[in-house]
This record gives sequence, structure tokens and C-alpha cells, in this order.
Amino acid sequence: LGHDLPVEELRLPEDFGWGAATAAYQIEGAASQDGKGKSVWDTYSHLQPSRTNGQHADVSCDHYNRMPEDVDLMASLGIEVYRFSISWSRVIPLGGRNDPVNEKGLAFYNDLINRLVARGIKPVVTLYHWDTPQALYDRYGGLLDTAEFRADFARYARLCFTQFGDRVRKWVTFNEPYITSIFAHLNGTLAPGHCREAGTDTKTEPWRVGHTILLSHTDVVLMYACEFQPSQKGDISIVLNGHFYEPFDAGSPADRAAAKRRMVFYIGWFGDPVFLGRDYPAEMRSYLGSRLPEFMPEERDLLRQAAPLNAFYGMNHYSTKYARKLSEPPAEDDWTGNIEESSVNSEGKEVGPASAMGWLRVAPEGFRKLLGWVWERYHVPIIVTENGCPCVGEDDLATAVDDKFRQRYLGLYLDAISRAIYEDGVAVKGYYVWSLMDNYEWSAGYGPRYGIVHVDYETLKRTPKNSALYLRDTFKRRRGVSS
Ligand code: GBH
Repeated sequence: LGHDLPVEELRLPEDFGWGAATAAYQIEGAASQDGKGKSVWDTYSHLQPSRTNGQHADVSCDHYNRMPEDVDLMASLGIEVYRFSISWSRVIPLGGRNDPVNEKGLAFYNDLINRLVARGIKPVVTLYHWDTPQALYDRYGGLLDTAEFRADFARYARLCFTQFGDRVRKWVTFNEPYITSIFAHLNGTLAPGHCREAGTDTKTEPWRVGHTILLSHTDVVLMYACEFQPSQKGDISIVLNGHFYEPFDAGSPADRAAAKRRMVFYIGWFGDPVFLGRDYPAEMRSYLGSRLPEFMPEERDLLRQAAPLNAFYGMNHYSTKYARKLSEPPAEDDWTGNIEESSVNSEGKEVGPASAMGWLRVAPEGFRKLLGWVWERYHVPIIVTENGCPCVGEDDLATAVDDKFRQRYLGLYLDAISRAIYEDGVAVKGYYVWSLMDNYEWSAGYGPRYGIVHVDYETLKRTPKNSALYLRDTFKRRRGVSS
């Protein structure tokens, strides 16, 4: 279980904020309650044969109906920040710029925000955590139609700023655009799983989806800065995920280059346009050629104007991998630069002890290096907007609350943040654990449990795990705040 790695409990700055994160589809349930429209996830999770382990999130944690209790629970755990997402199809059931607004959906998020603020918990709101309104996907393919999606997303964002912006000081436009582009439109393991339908083109569509996200993000950052920030005084940015990559064979120059290149293709794809206000990385442009869309001159202007307005780098990070340059010629549709990734290197060494998810291994040193990599490339303060793990072995039983594996993982990853701050000079400003509670883990269904609060899916009872108490106490100790 990685018990050979000692947790040192290194110090963190006094003003370092900690919190917990969730996403609407994963916790809310109430799939068609109070006028909510369908999102692509409502459809995808009901496909036959199932692509989601036979499970959907029609009820899930039923947070929609248990929200007051959940906010009280957060307060009792000392949580300072709550990152959640708004379900677009709950507030605009059909999603489009000319479609009606659902007052009951707005009322839910208003109530949630008011309750958080009343308890001193800061809301951090994600506008898009993968749940495109189904009607927009049916009308024009959702993210595949850049112009249509941009216009509809702008209207949705404006509605949210208008309704909630007096109390929300931190906004995230999109969660993990890489995942939406690659997993939802190339691998097809997340909704809408577009690539598996007839007439799709996985050679170009993932890049068009990424392009749509970048331009939609840019529009909304500029809108917030012009129309809302002067009175509302909040800030806005995007959340990017990405593993840290080590070379498969540390002695091979090709593998060392592959590890670097893999991170540019994963993170630079979105990070360079957003934070540097410029075109896609040159390595991607030369490798992908015409598969990668062009930014028009006026779009480049927008990127340049918006870049300095992105107030923080939202980092979702879980684990490290090895990257290897393949010797055989790339497959016709390869887009990675002919790189293979793995959890074991050329000497048979694992990158770290495995959690219940094979890809998610305990590798805090990679986290520290990634924080340095992002800081060096973008020089913008970093907020860790997601980090966490499912447990293994006995800690992972459906009833387990003594989650030692998770406590150790969190302790080590917090040490990595301390090192990044004090030894490497990286500006890391906050940490939100994934997740507040066990929830619907997308295509893996209810199997993996990432919560610091246990959810019994029969009774829907919540029980804090020891990691919740550990986080509350470790932040007290590490920040030197006396209780
Ligand atoms: C985040 O995504 C999400 O924001 C959150 O909703 C989710 O519950 C949480 O993480 C936990 O998974 O191809 O071998 O690298 C993480 C996105 C997509 C990361 C699939 C792992 C597969 C592993 N994940 N990916 S691999």
C-alpha cells in the first residue's frame, strides 16, 4: 500500500485554502425532477448494451434533494471551499440561446450558494463538467459545431454570472477539455461516445472539439471581464488535467524526449492557447498538420486579449506514467507522436503503488514535478482543483471508512505541494480533494469510491471517512492554525 513512503506533514502557507470538489451529474440524481432536461450523460448512461457498467446516475447520491444536509456536513468537516458544477440542462433544459430558462433549476443553485455562503464556505463554480444538453447534441452535434456551441455556451454563462455572480467569486469554464476531446470523441468511453457512431471522423473531430472548447472559454473569459468582473470582483479560468510523464527508459534520449512531448500534447494543447494566448504548440501543429484546426486572425486576437485574464491554473492531477517512443512506424491515425504510455518502466519498476484504478498510482514526486512544469511554462498561480484516489484492498470495501490508503496518498501529495512551494518556488494557492463524497464515476459506475465521505447507495446515508477528519486536522497542523 505504499507504506514505505513516509508522510512528513510538511508546512503549508496560512492562507492556503482547502476544500472538496464534485460534479453535477456525478452526485445530483433527480435526473428529470423539476423540469430538468436531458444531458448527453443521461442518454449515454442508459444505452443498451451498457457502456457504464450497467449503471446510471438517475438517483446517485440524490444531492439535489439532500443538499441542505450535505452543506451542513461540509461545514462540520471544516471544508473552506466547495467546487461544484452547474448542470446546464437543469437551468436551460434544451440548452440553446433561444430556449426557456428553468426557474426551479436556478432556485436550487441559488439555495446551495446561499447555504454555503451562510456557513462561510466559498463556492467555486464549474460551468461545464461534461454534461452537454442532449438537445444541443441532437440539433448540431454539440461541441462539434464550433459556432453554434459558442453562442449557446455564452448565453448559458451569462445567465449564470447574472444569477449567481454576486456571491460566486471563482468560476471555471470547462473541466478537463482533454478528456472531453479524447475520451468523449475519440476513444468513446465517455458521453456522447461520438466516435462509435456511423459517419464520424476520429481523425479530425477530437481536435475540432478542443477548438470549440478553447474559443468558447475565451469568449466567456472576455465576457466576464467586461460585463461582470467590475462589479462582481471575482475571477475566472479553466481546469486542465494531465499526468506527469517520466521516460520509460531513463537512459534513452528518445524516451526522454517522448515524456516531454507527451506533456506538451496533453497539457500544452490547451494551456498554450489559454495562458500564453497563442497557437497550439509547434510540435502538435507539425505532427497533426491539417487535422488541427487553425485560429483565424481575429480569434488569435481574442486569445491574446483573454490570456492575462485567466487568474489561476486549475490543476486536476492524480498520477504519473511512463512514456516510450515506439520504434515501429506510427499507426495511420496516431496523434500522440508515436508514444506509448505505461505504469511500469523498462526495468520493470512500477511508477508507484496502485490504487483500485490501475492507472492511478501513488507518485507524489511526479506531482511536485508537474507543479514545477506548469509554473515554469505559464507563470500563473496554481489551484489544485482535484486530487484524490480510490482505495485498494480492505480499505476499499463498500462499508470501509478507515481509508488508510487514501490518508497516506493525500498526506504524500500535500507534502509534494509543500516542496513545490518552499523548495521550488511555485505559487500553489489551494487544494480541493476529489471528492466530497463517493459518487458515480462515469463509465466505471459506482465501483470506484473517491469520496472522503462514504455513501451507502441503498440508504443514501453519508458517513465521513477517516480521511475527512485527517484533512481537517492536517490542514490545522500544517498551516499552524490553532483550534
Ligand atoms: C476527473 O477526471 C474528473 O474531473 C472527475 O469527474 C472524475 O470523477 C475524477 O477525475 C476521477 O476519475 O487513460 O490510463 O490515463 C479524470 C479523467 C479519464 C482520468 C480517464 C483517467 C483514464 C486513465 N480520467 N483516464 S488513462
